[in-house]
Amino acid sequence: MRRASTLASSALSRTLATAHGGGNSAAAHSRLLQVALFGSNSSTGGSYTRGRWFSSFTGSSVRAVSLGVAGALVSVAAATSLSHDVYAKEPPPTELVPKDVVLYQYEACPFCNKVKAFLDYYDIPYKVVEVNPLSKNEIKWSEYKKVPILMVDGEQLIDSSAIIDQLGQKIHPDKRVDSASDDDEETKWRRWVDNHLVHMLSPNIYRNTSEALESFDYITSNGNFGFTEKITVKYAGAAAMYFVSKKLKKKYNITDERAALYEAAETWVDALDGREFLGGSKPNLGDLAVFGVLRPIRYLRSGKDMVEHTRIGDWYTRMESAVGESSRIKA
Ligand SMILES: N[C@@H](CCC(=O)N[C@@H](CS)C(=O)NCC(=O)O)C(=O)O
Repeated sequence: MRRASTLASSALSRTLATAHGGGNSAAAHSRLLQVALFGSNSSTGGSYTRGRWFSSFTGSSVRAVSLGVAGALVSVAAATSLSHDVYAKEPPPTELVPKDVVLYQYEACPFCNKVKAFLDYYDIPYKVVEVNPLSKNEIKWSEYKKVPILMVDGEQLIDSSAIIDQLGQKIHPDKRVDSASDDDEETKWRRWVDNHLVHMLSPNIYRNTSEALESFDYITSNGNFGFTEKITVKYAGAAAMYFVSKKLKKKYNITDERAALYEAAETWVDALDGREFLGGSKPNLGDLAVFGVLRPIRYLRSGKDMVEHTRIGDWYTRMESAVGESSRIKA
């Protein structure tokens, strides 16, 4: 464990030292990166102390962090989405559509992508504020230090599943969304996404150096980074997350990360049990959660492998078609 952390740390320091030609600069950037890549714990309000460097590679912070960055992936799907006529969005009645929706996000965060899948499917127009994960300046006004944050007509909503529940209540006030029974199918699979599927991401997208670089290439191209940050974060982040992902494999008892991803995909297809969607002829919140989380990785190496080696492709294509074009308002 400690050895992996040490390796990761020195790999990162070396990369930074090389990139910036000096130890002091490297130290400063290490600090920035630690905050960006390993997530500042909300409890500390984002502050960082030198001694906590290694602890960032251990325990629960690894989970939060890796999801943050791990999450930070590709939303290529938007650009490649298919438009079939067969499946359609489900826009709510006009009078129930919120007027002003703003999503504070990291483009590739899986939790943010879950929220976006919901907004896109229900055709709710939204603006996006891309948060810089280093400074988090864009969400300084909020006590909540994570993304997604969704502002809906001036009201702050936090935590992806809660955001989706509350938004669902607003656009379908007659529908019960209290998860009356904790074991209803939709709730069960939404939980599976948060507790299982998300943990498959990091070990797969940072599996080896080329996949880690592919992931960070996307992250830095789509994220809100300054010019120097972009270069530093790409190489140092890829190096560090490679080691962190190995640690996560241990934490979640994953021996073969691809096999685990394929197994999750097959588990999902089995859950569909021959239906077009978990929701039947239309997607439900379970479908939207799985789709949202997978969307950032779909066109990375791991997502392509998943589609090639499992039966998930047909459902995924139906989801692309149903969710359709993004309802994001381009600035
Ligand atoms: N349970 C939360 C998790 C949100 C979360 O962990 N977000 C990550 C980004 S994917 C984050 O903001 N981490 C803190 C950080 O980047 O400092 C949700 O479902 O919204």
